[in-house]
Amino acid sequence: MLLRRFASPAVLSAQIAAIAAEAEFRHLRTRGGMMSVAMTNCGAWGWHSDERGYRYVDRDPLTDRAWPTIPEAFADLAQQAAASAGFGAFAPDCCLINRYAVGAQMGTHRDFDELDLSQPIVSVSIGLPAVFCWYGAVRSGKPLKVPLSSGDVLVWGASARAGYHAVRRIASVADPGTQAYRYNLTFRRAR
Ligand code: MD3
Ligand code: FE
Repeated sequence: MLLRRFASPAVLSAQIAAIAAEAEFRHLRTRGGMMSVAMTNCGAWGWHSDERGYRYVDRDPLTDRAWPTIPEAFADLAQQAAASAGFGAFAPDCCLINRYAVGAQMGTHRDFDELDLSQPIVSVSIGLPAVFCWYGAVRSGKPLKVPLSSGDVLVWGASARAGYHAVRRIASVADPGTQAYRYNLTFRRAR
C-alpha cells in the first residue's frame, strides 16, 4: 500500500541527523562489492553486511555500542502506517536507514533475513525523488515503476513481503534546494 505524503520530512531529517551522530553512515560490503547506498540503523537490531555475509547485529560494528534507540516519532509513524494498511500492532525492532547520493542505486533483491515474514515492512522516503521498481515473485521481466517523493510511505505485507525489488540510480535534480540525498527508512521486525 502506497501512502503518499504520509510522513513529515523535516522532523524525520532532524532525527536522522541525531542518529547519524551516534552511528555514522557507512558503505557496506556485499558479495557483489561495495554498496553505493550508505547505511546506518536504529533499534535493537541493525542490518549489517561484510565479507561474512548479511545478518542482523545488536551492536554497531564500528563502535561496538548498541544502535541508537528508535525515536518515538519514528515508531509512531511506522505503527500508524502499518495500521492504515490493516496491520494491527506493528512494533519494529529495526529501522535501517539508507542514504542515497545522486548516482546511488540498490540492485534487485529480496528481504528474507527477518524471522517472521508475516510481519510487514514500512518504508519511508525523504529528500530527493527516486524510482522504485517492483518485480514480484520473479527477478526478471519488466518491473512496475513507482516514482517516490519525499514523505511517501510504503507498507509491504502478505505476499508482497517476499517480492523482488530495486531502486533505480538516483538522478540529479535541477534545483535540489538543501537536499543532497534521498533517505529511506525501512522499519522491520527482525527478531
Ligand atoms: C518489499 N530499500 O532496504 S524501500 C531495503 O528505497 C530496500 O531504500 C529500498 O529495498 C529503498 O531492503 C526500498 C521498500 C522496500 C523495503 C523492503 C521490502 C520494499 C520491500 C521488503 C519486502 C518487499
Ligand atoms: Fe529491500
